[in-house]
Amino acid sequence: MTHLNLEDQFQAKIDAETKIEPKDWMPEAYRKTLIRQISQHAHSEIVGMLPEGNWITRAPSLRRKLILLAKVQDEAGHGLYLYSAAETLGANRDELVQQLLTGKAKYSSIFNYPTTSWADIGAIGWLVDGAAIMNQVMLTRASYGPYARAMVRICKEESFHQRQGYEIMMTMAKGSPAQKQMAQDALNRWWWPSLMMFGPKDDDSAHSEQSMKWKIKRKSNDELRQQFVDVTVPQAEYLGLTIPDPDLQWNEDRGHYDFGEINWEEFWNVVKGNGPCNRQRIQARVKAYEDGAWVREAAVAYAEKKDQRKLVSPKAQAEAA
Ligand code: BYC
Repeated sequence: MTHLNLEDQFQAKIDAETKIEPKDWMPEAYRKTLIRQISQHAHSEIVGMLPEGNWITRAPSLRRKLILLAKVQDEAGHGLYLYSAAETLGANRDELVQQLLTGKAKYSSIFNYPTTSWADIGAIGWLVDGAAIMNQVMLTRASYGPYARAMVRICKEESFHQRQGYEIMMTMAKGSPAQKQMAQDALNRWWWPSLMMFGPKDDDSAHSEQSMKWKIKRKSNDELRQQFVDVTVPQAEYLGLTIPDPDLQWNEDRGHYDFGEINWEEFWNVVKGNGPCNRQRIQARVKAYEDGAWVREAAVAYAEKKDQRKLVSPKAQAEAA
């Protein structure tokens, strides 16, 4: 069977909506694309714990603290499922983590912005988790089985995250004038970076065409961004808050909201490592990795000890005699 045949058969499977599983034949470029996207996604979940983790000790009540702790722990869990999904493609987890720690790997631009007030925790849940769900619901139908299945659970948890964020925004927006102002300020700072989460414009998106053909992506960056704006504008109206975009308006003909131009220079600057918190985020991950060295060493020592015991078990000794 020629190589071309294998590729044709692979594409036919994708076209017939058959999931690709770890041991199935796949083009190397498909494997590489998935490892790239899934590992970037895993890193985003892990780095994404940092801006919110910043507020755990300062949550305004015990209830808020418990909820935030649970949410941040969920993000760690998402990172772990995703690293496992990348491993099913033959990726080495240690290598992926090293790529993050050395600044070689990308992760979502959004997590390079600071969380300066409690209202930011509301805005992140509402907007950042909201944008993440919009993108990830499509990924539950991705052609690669382990990725698609991980997304199902992740989406359920993200939808709880989105609601907790919106509930914080609702409490603040209906609170004192100072609280409402904090909520508005958080919306002003998080709106545009949230729209950037969907990636470059379709015309500038290097991977979209091939990823759509392989059904890794089912909707384009611009389609998802538009969908996000359309559902979020009425939510802001309900809160009595103003989206910081003078060009935002309903377009009757298109049946969608028109919105202003994203600052792409800012986007690429953050993606290339020069956002407000990029260095701080990587430093925090490096410190966590170094501080956790003893846990990894202890786990390896324990596994070795267990293996040794197996070697000298009574059964093994009897067999040896
Ligand atoms: N930030 O060709 P394109 C969460 C890169 S975390 C940084 O359109 P693609 C949460 C892109 O990687 C959930 N880089 O790429 C956690 C590519 O660079 P490379 C995060 C970006 O892959 C904690 C280049 O730009 N979600 O929910 O077809 C607390 C060209 O882009 C960004 C995911 O990770 C960006 N925003 O499409 C709270 C979803 N955008 O690799 C919440 C999974 C683009 O060629 N990922 N780039 O060097 C995806 O769905 C896709 O990778 C994207 C981009 C839609 C993001």
